[in-house]
Amino acid sequence: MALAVGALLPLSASAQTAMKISISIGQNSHQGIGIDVFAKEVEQRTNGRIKVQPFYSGSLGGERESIEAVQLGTQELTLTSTGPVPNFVPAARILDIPFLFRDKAHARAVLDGPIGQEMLKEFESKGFKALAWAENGVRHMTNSKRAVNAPEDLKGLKMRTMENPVHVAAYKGFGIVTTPMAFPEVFTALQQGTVDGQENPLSVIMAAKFDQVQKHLSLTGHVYSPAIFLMNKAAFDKLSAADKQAFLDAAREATKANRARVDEDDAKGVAELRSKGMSVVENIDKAKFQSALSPVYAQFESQFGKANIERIRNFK
Ligand code: EAX
Repeated sequence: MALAVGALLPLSASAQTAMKISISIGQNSHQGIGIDVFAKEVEQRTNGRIKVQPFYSGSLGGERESIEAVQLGTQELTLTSTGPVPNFVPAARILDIPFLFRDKAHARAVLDGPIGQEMLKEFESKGFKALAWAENGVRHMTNSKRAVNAPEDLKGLKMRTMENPVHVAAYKGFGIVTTPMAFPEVFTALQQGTVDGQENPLSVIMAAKFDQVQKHLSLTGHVYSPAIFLMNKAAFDKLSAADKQAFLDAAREATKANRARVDEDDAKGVAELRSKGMSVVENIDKAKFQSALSPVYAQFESQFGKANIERIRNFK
């Protein structure tokens, strides 16, 4: 016994802990940069003791499956949009209300400020350590049928939505025929015509090459899509205080790189997608889209509390 323990000691002292982190889209993307920077930062900040292996393109499953795996602890980490998050942490629903944020700067300020930081704590009772908010981006609509200029143009379009109750309610409010679906299935569904369209940030549309299967893009900017670094809570709790801080700092650095890439993608996205053959409606009267949702907003106000929504809207 004593011999065995003695023999193991030098091994465990130099042992490396390996963890997994996943995203549902490809490596060459705002989320790919996010998890690559995260992995590099964790490794550096723990002097190579902890290695985080990135998995891309839904190779460990879609976002809902990855969140589930993190909750169960079969996978330590994931970077996910908030799409499927309300199924695990209902408090997060409020962040996916359409036209809640004026722009990315407003959203980032809310997420990095007291409202966002309080929300991160909501994840702890559900088995997660939420390390930091990151960003998926401002979502726009694409489809294969027609140019969308006004909300009326959306009526009857069959669109894939995220598995998010707030999105589904809002898009139904536009008259869209909603089909919730995990992201890894979307390209094929668009290609085969199972659905006419989908909505996502320019970053995702480019990374997933939706230009190959969608003709029309409208810059509806109808909702800001947060992303979040989630970790299995037990795995986080096991870390030393210094390593916990290393993970939190790594997530913060990763978010900087992720947001910078979103800004880059937004700056070049329209030109790039046009050059690939998409026809783009840039000037959208957003007020019309917003007023089309009045009945749905009333529903959201009673569900989430008008004061809570106003607190986010008015945050400066
Ligand atoms: O996180 O499911 C979605 O549309 C998400 O925006 C995408 O997977 C990127």
